[in-house]
Amino acid sequence: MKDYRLPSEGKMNIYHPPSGATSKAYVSGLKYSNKLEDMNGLEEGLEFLPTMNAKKVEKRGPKRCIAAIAIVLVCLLLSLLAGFLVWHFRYRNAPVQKVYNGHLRLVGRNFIDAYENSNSPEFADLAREVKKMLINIYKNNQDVSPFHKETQIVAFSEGSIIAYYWSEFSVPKHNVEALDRAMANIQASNEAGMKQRGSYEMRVETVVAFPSDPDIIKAKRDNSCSYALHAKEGVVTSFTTPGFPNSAYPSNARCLWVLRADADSVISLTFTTFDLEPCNVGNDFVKVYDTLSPVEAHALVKLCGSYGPSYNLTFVSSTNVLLVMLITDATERYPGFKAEFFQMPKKKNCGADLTAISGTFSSPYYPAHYPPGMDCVWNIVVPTDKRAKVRFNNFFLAEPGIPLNSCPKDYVEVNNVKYCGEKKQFVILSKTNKISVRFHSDLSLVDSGFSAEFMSYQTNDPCPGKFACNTGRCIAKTLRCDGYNDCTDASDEKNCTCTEKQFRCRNGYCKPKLWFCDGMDDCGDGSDEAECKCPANNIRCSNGNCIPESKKCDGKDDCGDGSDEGSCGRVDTVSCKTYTYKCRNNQCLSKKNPECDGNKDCSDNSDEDNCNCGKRFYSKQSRIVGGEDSDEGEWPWQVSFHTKDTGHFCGATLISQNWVVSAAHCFQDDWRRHLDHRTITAYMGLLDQGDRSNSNVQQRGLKRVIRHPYFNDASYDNDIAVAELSSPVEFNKYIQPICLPDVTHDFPVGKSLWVTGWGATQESGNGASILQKLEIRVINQTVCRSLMVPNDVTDRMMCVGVLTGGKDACQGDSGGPLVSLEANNTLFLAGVVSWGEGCAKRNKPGMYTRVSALRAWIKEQTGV
Ligand code: 4AZ
Repeated sequence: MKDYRLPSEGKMNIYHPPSGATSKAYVSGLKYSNKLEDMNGLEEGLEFLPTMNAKKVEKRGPKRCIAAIAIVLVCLLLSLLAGFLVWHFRYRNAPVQKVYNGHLRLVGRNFIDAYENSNSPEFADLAREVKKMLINIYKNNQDVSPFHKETQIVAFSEGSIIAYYWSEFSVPKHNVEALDRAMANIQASNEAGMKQRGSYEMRVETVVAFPSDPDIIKAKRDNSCSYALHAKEGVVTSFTTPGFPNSAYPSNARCLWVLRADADSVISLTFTTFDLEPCNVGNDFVKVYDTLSPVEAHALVKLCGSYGPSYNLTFVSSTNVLLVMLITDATERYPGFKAEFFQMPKKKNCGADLTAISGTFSSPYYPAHYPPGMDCVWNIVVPTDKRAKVRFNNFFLAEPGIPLNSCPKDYVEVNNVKYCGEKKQFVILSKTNKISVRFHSDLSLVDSGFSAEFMSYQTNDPCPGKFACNTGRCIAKTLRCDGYNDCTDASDEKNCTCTEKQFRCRNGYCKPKLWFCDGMDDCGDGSDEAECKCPANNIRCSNGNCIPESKKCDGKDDCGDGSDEGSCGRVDTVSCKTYTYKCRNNQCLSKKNPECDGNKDCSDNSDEDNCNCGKRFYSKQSRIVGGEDSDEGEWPWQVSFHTKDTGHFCGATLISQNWVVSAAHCFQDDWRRHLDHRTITAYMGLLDQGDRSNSNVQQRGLKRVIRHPYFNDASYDNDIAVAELSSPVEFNKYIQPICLPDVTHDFPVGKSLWVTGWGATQESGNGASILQKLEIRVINQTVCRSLMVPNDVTDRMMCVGVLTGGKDACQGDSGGPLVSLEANNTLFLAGVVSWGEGCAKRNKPGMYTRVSALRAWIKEQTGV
């Protein structure tokens, strides 16, 4: 596989807020309702008028009427007043429970080990004193003091002493804002300083308070799983969720791990296994804090779902503490995580003065996630007769929802411009021989940072012998005006004169004529596809024909290839054609690719039969690390064929417990002699060729190999074979079969597919140790034929790649899978790696065996 792209035992007490907010203040409401009862009594008194005396009644009628109205009015008024008072005391002025977490920095006393243990008498003494100091600080603030209910000191760490606390307040609603403001600005007051026994004074230097992390106050949970761990010099300490790996973590739990290191050290924490409930399914998550208070403002990361072990899940603290918190809900339970941590000396400064012609530098601890609260400056100076430039090869400074134009949180600043987010390789030029790069990380949410190179260039010629892109990148002059965007900002494709073999797009770009009307928007403005032969009110079929728009989805195949009836949003039973999906009951459907899409489209449901395939347990989460290495379990159908002599020689794909699909040419040697299948070993569940004894790997011999009878070893037509394993493999998270596409299954031009393998990472190069993955696109068959020797491309082949070059399968990938992610998150085997003209050459796509075309043969041979 080749991707030539440029590097594009102190328990921690956490406060449980009371669930209901009842208070004595409610009682005052009742008082007023008693008054209402009194009034009812008054009204009842009216009923005792002597109704027998009609005259009297008549005479006194108007007076009585007025009195009655007056009484009703008074009653109404009183009830209104009572209602208002009830609302005022019960709702408007009802007290709210507020909890703040924070820490205080104390000076004037040294940290001792006993302070790490919340059960020690020393802890209790200091906690008592600190609590008094904090309450003294509150006392000086009228927006805080009257509402304070309770404070607890929960932990201490070095520096000189940092005390972590929570405070609870009961505050009327209309005072909440003032309390929030006051707590955000809470200041240590001198009066909080306390004379200690004897000669010296312990003083509060700073106090910070944050509202409790909303993630932890949502629900009451069992928090019996709390642990305190201290790193040992030169030793890696590991910890796991309770029960891991034999049983699932507890439900409705809040587990905490307090991680500590020696003073002047920082902690490196890595999750080596991480398998929680998927993020979109439940509410289980892990949060890591760069402090011992679980406050959002110091959260480094929030993780859920599962990650393969090759993800970069390493985090570095800014001081000698970290807090790891696991929150779980009532539903589904998963294995959990295993993590390890160790201490490292705290770097005194990051950044450097760099004086050389060229060199490299990177964000602190790269590729681990950088610590929060960093400010580093690299002052780069190249020889005076040259100018300086910096190229960022990897750049990950992303936080969700952060505006990329202002970069208010983490950023890199060069030439007074701030850069943040996730970026492909980019270059920044200086107009002098100096350039300085500043890196800033704020106090929360970290990413994996950047790696960069600095270089010098000639003032008058930034790219000797090459074309200088506006991005600062240097590319070969031959790449200018060739229709491909090599500069990434397309500056190599601007102001071009189109050659004979090119056409001009409406937006001015020149593109190869053979891309005209190929079903892909190559111009970027659609102009190469807009003016294709079809007249007005016509649509283009996948086969290039034009039909009137009114004929789309009319139940008839007007195109001749069925593409006008493919995606009509309904499933009709239609007359069977070569391109219509046939159910087991012989009914044919108008719907394209109905198999295993989660909808029962056939009346006999046969399109959803045999769909225990194409699913993976480890799919990519949000990006954690760039690169093209696969993750364990990401491609659970990938097989590696080995012989004793050659080691890995070909890939294959698991289609059932007993059968794999590969390329016919894999079973012949360089002299086209058949390989003896008894010499071949198949490895399933493998990620790293150097780690074949890994417990996830299952190894089998081959019982037999069946090559396609029409395989042509000159043209590689019908380049397919199936092999039966010596005994069935066991399916698990790392070993799963792929789905096979029906003969009618369409992988349209432009669709992106994934090819995987341990093949060479460059033409004539060495194979990869870690399974590589590469995203490539289906290329129009006609375009492909015009790029290759036309007769070489048969209907049993599909062309897939990137015509710009640089991305391709290569030697050693042969026989391996080309897969497509389809509806219902199901993956299908679209192709088998077959051949190509070299690897990753421009305009020379990779050639794959079209599996749908050979589907019937696979079924005949294997029953799958
Ligand atoms: C091979 O020799 C091979 N570029 C596989 C794929 C390609 C080239 C060669 C496609 O196994």
